[in-house]
Amino acid sequence: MDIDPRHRGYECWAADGGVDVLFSCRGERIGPKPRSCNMGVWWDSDLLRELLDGITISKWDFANARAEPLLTAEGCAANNGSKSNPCLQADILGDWREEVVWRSRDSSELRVYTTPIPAARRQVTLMHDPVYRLGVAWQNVAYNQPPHPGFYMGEGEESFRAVPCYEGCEPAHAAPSSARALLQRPPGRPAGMTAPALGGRI
Ligand SMILES: [Ca+2]
Ligand SMILES: [Ca+2]
Ligand SMILES: [Ca+2]
Repeated sequence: MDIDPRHRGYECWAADGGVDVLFSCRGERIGPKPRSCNMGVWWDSDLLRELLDGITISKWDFANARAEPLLTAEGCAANNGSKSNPCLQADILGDWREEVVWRSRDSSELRVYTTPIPAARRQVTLMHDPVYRLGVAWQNVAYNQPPHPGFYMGEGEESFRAVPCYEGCEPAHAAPSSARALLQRPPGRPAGMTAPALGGRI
């Protein structure tokens, strides 16, 4: 995910294997890696993705190579032992930043956290992207990893605002005719539904 705007594209790093550096998308070693190697979340107002690990969301301070906590979900617990996943992390309430669902420590509550930081930009919600929606689904049916859009969404990129949008929403730019041809409402979709149901034809 994109955590360092000085290098265009996503960065990557690994937990083990003796790899102790952060790599650019070109495979260049660009500095120390974050200590956590887990989930990601779009939480603040920029397009860099924040680090989500256990019950903590942190901002990667790329200039000083350290993670600065933004939120600790007090009273909550992560799942899956050392993997430390939330119950769900996804853009489920609109806006384009992502919410996080954690369980309370005694498992009596599901708590939904959303960012308190005002957005500085307007764009379609991530759930309009079928690749992202599928990523949200696999968190609960397969191996928990953060959902990724089917397009690059990082610092310095604007073209994703034209991400194909479904009937009923208003993209910032009109989708090309070839895309519009793919975006016809499938038979049986309820009136007013602006995005396909999971598993629906698009
Ligand atoms: Ca980057
Ligand atoms: Ca961000
Ligand atoms: Ca959201």
